[in-house]
Amino acid sequence: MRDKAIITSALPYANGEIHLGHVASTYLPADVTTRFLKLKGVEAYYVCASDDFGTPILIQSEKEGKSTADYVAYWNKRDYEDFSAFGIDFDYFYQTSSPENIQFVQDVFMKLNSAGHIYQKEIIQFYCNNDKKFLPDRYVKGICPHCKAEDQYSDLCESCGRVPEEISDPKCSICGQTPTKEKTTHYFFKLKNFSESLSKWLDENQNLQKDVKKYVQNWIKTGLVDWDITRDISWGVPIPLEDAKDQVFYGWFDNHLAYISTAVKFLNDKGIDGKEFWNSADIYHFIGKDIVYHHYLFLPAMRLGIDEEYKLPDFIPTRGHLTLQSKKISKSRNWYIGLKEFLQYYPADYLRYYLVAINPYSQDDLNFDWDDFTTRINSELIGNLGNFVNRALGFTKKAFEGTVPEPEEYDEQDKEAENKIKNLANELGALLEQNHLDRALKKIMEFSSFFNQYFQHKEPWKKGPGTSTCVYLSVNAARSLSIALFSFLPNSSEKIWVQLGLQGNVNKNNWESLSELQIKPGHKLGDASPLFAKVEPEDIEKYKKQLGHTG
Ligand code: B3M
Ligand code: ZN
Repeated sequence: MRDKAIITSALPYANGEIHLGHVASTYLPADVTTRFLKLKGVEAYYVCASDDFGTPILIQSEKEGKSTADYVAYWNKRDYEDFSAFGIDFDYFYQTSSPENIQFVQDVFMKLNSAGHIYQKEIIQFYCNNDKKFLPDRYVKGICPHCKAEDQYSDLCESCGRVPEEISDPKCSICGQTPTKEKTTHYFFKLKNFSESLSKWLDENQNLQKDVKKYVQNWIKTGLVDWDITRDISWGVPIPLEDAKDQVFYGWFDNHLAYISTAVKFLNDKGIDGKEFWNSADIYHFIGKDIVYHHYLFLPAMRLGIDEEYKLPDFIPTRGHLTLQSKKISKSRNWYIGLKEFLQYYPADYLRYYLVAINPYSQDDLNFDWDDFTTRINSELIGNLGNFVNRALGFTKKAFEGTVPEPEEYDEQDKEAENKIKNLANELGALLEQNHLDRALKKIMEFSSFFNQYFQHKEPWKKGPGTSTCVYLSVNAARSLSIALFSFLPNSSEKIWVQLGLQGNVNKNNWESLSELQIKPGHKLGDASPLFAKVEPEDIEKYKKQLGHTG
């Protein structure tokens, strides 16, 4: 672990609201990790941007009678607000259409061009005579030539994850007609040049997920295909060459470069040398599994192509997709839950808890299930965590007027309890460093459950011997929980902190301090009140109706 880190998560298209599927695989894991790294004392920055370019955005803005700039500005702001309400704490949220990114993309292109990684080729492009336009990417649907899956977009097969060279049985996705083919001249990026260097990088980087590496290596073995980076549309980063003045770059050429341009802009504005920082930091790109191809091949190849002027990522944590009640999320079929809407029903921490708890560090899909959500919140978050904290603090208030008593001599159970506190920082830290956020959260819940039982066994309400030790250790355990939970449940963590009567902010503590018994005898607690309210099945039924998810 380096003492600096830059964390990014896949850039949301400035084209619609953020839903639970987005945050589960990408933004939440990245946020939890950043908060943890900061507590560890790493100089960590979480940067993101809206992904502003591409045909869908152009078309939609036209439909709504807005300029593209206004349209993307609206979604940039709205997305940022929704993320913030969910406790996603970006250090900077910018735009791929920023002047800095446009400049950077054009510079990178020129460098790749002079290094011989770019060539021009006349190609035949699908053209719809009905809609009178070229049909790049999502504007053509057909059969994947690799895995034969039907109904796939021409720029990405959702079934096998590959980018087809040419989709079979093409249809215009606007009007459904079979497109004709027209000639146009495009720039290509010689991805083939990088087969060896990419393969070497994948082999050598031990931090990349093994299962993902394996199939990316397989793609390389079966042969990489050069990559068409030109689009015949008007909304995108202009290609900085005279003979391409009406063309723009493909969105996937410019968007991931915004990881760099955004970080560098943010750091430079802070008076830090952005480039130097980037190259001496751990670089994390959090993504969902549908964009592995782009992040494990295009992105590193482009950085290799400019002589690693900006270093390659150290970590590309890749997670599966969220399904909703075991069915694929689909905006067009209204089978999704908007983040903003969900947060009108339940506090952010409930959702953060649930989405981390069900989310392993793997590409397996995860499922949002209302019944499971209800059970987990009620039994785990409330029955275990909320119960312990409220019991420990409430009892101290009642029996000791909120003043932490002097501990007595420890018996075996007390020693075990003290050891739990002392080991927690290391045990949790190891899991978090390896990206096992779900296991770390589980460990926190086990810790809380241990203390619930410890409290129960000690029966402090009987005021027998050992009562004050039990209270002293339990209050300190609540403090450990407050710090340990900061990455996962920031609001609840702060609440516990305030109820403990502690000064300052939780996150100003270092990670290791969660394993110290810093609350001393004589310390006065704040006011105790329940941290959470129960999830009621009747409410869930009501919300499902509001979402139109009945039956
Ligand atoms: N805007 C969203 C997606 O395909 C896309 C990510 C860009 S990351 C550089 O999930
Ligand atoms: Zn396929």
